[in-house]
Amino acid sequence: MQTSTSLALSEFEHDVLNGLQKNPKSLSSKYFYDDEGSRLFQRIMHLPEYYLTRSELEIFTKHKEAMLSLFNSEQEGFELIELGAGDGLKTKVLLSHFSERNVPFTYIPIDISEKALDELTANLSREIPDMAMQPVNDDYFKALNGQMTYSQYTKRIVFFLGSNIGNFSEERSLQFLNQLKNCLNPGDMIMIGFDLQKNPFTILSAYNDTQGITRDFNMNLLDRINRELGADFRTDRFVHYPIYDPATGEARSYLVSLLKQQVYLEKLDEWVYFEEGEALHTETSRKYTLSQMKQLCTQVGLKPIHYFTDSKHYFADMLLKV
Ligand code: AVJ
Repeated sequence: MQTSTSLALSEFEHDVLNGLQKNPKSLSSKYFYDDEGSRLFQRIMHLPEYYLTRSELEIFTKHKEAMLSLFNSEQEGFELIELGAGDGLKTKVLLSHFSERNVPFTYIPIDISEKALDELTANLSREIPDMAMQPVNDDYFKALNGQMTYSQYTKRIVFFLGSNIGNFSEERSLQFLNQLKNCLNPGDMIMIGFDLQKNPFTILSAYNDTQGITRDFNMNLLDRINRELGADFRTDRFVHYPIYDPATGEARSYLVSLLKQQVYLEKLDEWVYFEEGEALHTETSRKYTLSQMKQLCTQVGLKPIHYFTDSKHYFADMLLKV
């Protein structure tokens, strides 16, 4: 391919090509979330095997009162920024509670999927009509690089829920937390949702549901490349293969090629080759112990204030102060 064309590649095109030409092959899980991927993830959150959402919902329901007094200790109000808000199902429990208590706050959901964000705002304006809300349709990494001044309140509370942090490598999560910290002021808070280490079969099932929705979610990445880059991936020539390694706490998902094959990416005029049995890594979802969580946060100088967990100890939300 000529240099002039390479320079014009979008970030997605560049990353896809790079990831597919690497050995071993891998794609970033951040590309799961086009509108179709966001829709499939919402179905995942309702699966019986996917305990993460229900556990975090239980935490919010049980601890909404305690959370409010920690967030609003000085009664000055705050802005609540949610990174990767999705359908906001869990957050809604808190938002309703704050609203009922007439707490002054603005909710700022940030999400890459415009469709998911539109549905969320429509739903919230129906269910919590009095709440001040300012949705931001953007990649939250990009939103973080901006000024992040969205409302009249000086105090900010940033939510990064649902074990989204588990998708990052150790290095990337430190970098992310540092970046986040640098956007905030002393006294601001961050709440992070971590999935905890537990029975490995419980974890594996969450990524290998019997209805095959997680499979479709992974395969959608190939469909997305077909749609956006004019590729000719055939999803029936790959198998969704999730694993969990309790030694590292990493759940990893692969799409494994069932045969020797080649795929053409029309928009890039490139071919990609797969051997029979060759793996394409699509996601890592890291699980933590309590001490690993604390260590990660204190390493970047964030102060753990409180941590909340569910009755099964499956999940934890950690509240940190800048
Ligand atoms: C949204 C990143 C938290 O890693 O559990 C669900 C995404 N992948 N099933 C996770 C996901 C497969 C999810 N996160």
